Amino acid sequence: MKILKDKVAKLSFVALLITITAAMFYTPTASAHGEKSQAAFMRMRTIHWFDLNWSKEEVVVNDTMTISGKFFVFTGWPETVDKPEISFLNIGIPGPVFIRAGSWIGGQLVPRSVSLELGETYEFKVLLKARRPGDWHVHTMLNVKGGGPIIGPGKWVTITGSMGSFVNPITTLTGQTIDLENYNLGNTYFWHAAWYALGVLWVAYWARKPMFVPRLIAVEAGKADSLISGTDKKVALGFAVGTIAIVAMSMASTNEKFPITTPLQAGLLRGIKSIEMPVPTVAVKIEDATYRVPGRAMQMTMTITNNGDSPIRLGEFNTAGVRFLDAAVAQDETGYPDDLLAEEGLTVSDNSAIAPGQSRTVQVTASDAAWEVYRLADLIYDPDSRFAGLLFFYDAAGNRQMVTIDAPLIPTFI
Ligand SMILES: [Cu+2]
Repeated sequence: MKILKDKVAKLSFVALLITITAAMFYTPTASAHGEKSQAAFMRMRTIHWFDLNWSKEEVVVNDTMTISGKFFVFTGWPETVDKPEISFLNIGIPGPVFIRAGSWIGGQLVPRSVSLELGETYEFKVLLKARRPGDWHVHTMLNVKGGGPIIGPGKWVTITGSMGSFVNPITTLTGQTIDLENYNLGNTYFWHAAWYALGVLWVAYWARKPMFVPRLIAVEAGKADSLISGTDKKVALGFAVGTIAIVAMSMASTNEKFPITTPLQAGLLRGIKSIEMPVPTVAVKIEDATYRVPGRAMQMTMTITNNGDSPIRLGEFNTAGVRFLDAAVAQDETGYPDDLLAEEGLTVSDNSAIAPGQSRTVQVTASDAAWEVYRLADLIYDPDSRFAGLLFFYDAAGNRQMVTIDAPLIPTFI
């Protein structure tokens, strides 16, 4: 009976070990990013991305593409999210399907974190080099310390070719040219295998002995000391000394082989240049805003005052990367992702030009399935149901003005 118990215990242990090992190697391919599950207020009241351009829709391995555009750091940043004082311009992709060859904000290279100001608009560009073939959803993204990754609009990009041909050559500061894709990969495999083997040896040594139940019985009988013999102590000491010796020796030989090393660079860049946005000559006052759940439409009553010197019309409402356009005023020519573009999603009760000096109260409806598909309507279940977005006004010459809006949103269920 004791032998059987012991066998069962050992088998369970081995099974557990196999399961854990298998779990470590099981990495299913992620096809989406959960962008739709990010709280709607995070997408609507933090970073407003606009004028985005994905330079290519199809790219061959080793070729590059850029994502460029602007983002406005929303003035009414939510209290529950840390301010973007330490933020990092990133790209939202499923793993390293591209490598980020460079990123710039306001023309400045930003390989590290930056400090951004609320109420400012920044221009950015990210240079990507294709690595793994497939169809990938490529998002803009800003990581904010204390706020998490704030994801922007995504567009499908196809990478063709073969990953085997991917190269990532760089020249080190000591003048050596290496391919980062497989530099010293043998070393990585060797050390993983070596430490794994050592770990298995350690486990195997102790697993030879009676485990679990017999040990428990011994401990309960007050014979815990008898479980560890003199040989056990010597072996344990051997393992400890051996491990330290391996670390010390390999460290010494590495230092000898690579006398010059620099630590990974981290730090904060301040004073990032923002775009000088002209003070808008259009003033907008949101009288009220409701979201009609059955109609998947948001309705705003707003008073627009034109303080400029040319007549203007409302052309676009942009929130959380979803663009509602009045086709008669504004069209998209940049190949913006279809699911985020409501080409005729914006209806204005009277969208004739508002003359200089004139003020008009209009009903504006932004309707599209995107409210539901992108789960922006979830906003109505928030304890602070506010929405925010950008309005773009155009004059006859095509000059554009950007006005930000921020107001409470009241849902209606009928
Ligand atoms: Cu995505």
